[in-house]
Amino acid sequence: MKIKDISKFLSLVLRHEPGRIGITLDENGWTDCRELIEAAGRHGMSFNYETLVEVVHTNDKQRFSFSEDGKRIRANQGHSVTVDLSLEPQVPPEFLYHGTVAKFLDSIRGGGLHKGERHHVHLSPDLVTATKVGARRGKPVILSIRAAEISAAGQPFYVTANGVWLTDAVPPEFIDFP
Ligand code: HQG
Repeated sequence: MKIKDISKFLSLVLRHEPGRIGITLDENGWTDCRELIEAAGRHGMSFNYETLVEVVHTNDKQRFSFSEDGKRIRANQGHSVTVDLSLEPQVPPEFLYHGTVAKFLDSIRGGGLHKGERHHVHLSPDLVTATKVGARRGKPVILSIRAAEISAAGQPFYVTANGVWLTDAVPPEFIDFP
């Protein structure tokens, strides 16, 4: 089984559908590695712990973390199931960036950025990352978000273990369009 396929599979079961292979996530999103490996094996996804470590350590966006003792694993962000990642609010830099595509711009101009299926709006700390995020959907369009101003107005921001900034919503007046 290829590393990338295992990574995609982990994103599915650790963020969205643990029940698909009969595992559960605790309230903080963790699941037992041994149970995960056994359940995956029963569903045609065979890999061992060493491979799981390789997937976590080589992941291009550091999407997953192990607990300190290495016995549990969770996704760092991107869940659609309810989990509490216990992130502390952080003051963001002056600007954060959001990569999207042209067809969404009218709607974003009208209503700002919405979290959609995810728990938060996802923002990138740099243009390179935002460009990659936008490019998943077509020709990327990068929006600059005046994050420090939103934060100063009292709305919390969080940063995940892999450097993705999260917040509830971004009103259009804080977005600089290209
Ligand atoms: C757009 C991936 C119309 C928004 C990436 C985006 C990221 C609106 C799409 C992470 C809108 C939602 C998150 C509005 C937002 N009207 N369209 N008012 N507000 N949108 O995938 O930020 O691989 O849920 O611009 O790399 O693209 O999963 O969010 O195009 O880090 O680890 O609605 O997901 O990481 O799409 O991506 P998404 P996103 P992973």
